[in-house]
Amino acid sequence: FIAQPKTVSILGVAFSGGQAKGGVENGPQTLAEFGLHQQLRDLDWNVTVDARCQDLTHLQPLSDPDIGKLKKPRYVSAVCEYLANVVEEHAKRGELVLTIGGDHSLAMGTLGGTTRAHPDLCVIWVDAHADINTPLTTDSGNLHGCPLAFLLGLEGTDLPEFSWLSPCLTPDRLVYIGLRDVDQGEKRILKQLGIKAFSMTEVDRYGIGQVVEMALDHVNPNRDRPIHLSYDVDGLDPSVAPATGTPVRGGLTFREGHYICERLHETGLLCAMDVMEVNPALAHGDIHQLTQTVAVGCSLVRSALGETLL
Ligand code: 6HN
Ligand code: MN
Ligand code: MN
Ligand code: MN
Repeated sequence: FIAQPKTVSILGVAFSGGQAKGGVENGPQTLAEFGLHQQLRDLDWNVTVDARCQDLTHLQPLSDPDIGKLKKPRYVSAVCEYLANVVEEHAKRGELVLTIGGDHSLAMGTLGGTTRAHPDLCVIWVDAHADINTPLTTDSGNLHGCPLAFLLGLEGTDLPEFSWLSPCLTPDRLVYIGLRDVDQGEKRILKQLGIKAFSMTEVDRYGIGQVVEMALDHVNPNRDRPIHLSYDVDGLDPSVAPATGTPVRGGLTFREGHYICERLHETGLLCAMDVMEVNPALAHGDIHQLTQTVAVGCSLVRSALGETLL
């Protein structure tokens, strides 16, 4: 692993099968149209665009009945398996892998891939939600609420339909920032496994600066592990990123959201970033809400890739 790679591979993944709201599959295209690729070139990055995940509809099985409560399990699994192979390829070349979603079930693919290249990596998960429901605890059955349970190999995730994905993450290498809508079953899992989480309460108490240091101290005490940043834009307050499927009030401010990215760039350890859950259709025809959300998606990436204020 070469710290701070000079090449970024951009994978836009048009996928919405991990939840019920249409439109999130158009997230990648919208960020691209807003100029994301050129913005990164302007930051002196070599930009490789990998178009292989732009249309994965051919992976949708003809029949995909629920497994227990889980919805579209075979489609989600097939897309994530494909994505994991693409991500692995880029990560093994030492590139920084930037995945634009699409819904957050895709993290099974991104982390499934990056952990093959960097088995010792740690994950910083920015989100309003914990996304750690198991097939047994999920209420909605939406797989975008479950990726971390599958990556950790929790109870009930050992399904033949997901046999390609073996547990590739340990609870000590995962930390959350921004949580504020965690299901009862998820709260139990976080406690049981001792997973470190900085909810909005901790952001209020300590400030984002200290929270990020504490998060890094927990998952990366010697500052030697590659970092995979998985960023759900609903971690931001809905006033900052309104066009998303499961908005929750009381989220990160514009600056708090960007500070996380700036600080992680500074470590020189970032190996991958996901930007998930931008849903242009949920701007409700309000051009301001749309532009705001897409612009913030792009600026989060720029901050993580080294844009500074001075
Ligand atoms: N996301 N905990 C809820 C569920 O359906 O399991 C919400 C999940 C949201 C997932 O925003 O990526
Ligand atoms: Mn979320
Ligand atoms: Mn819920
Ligand atoms: Mn999420």
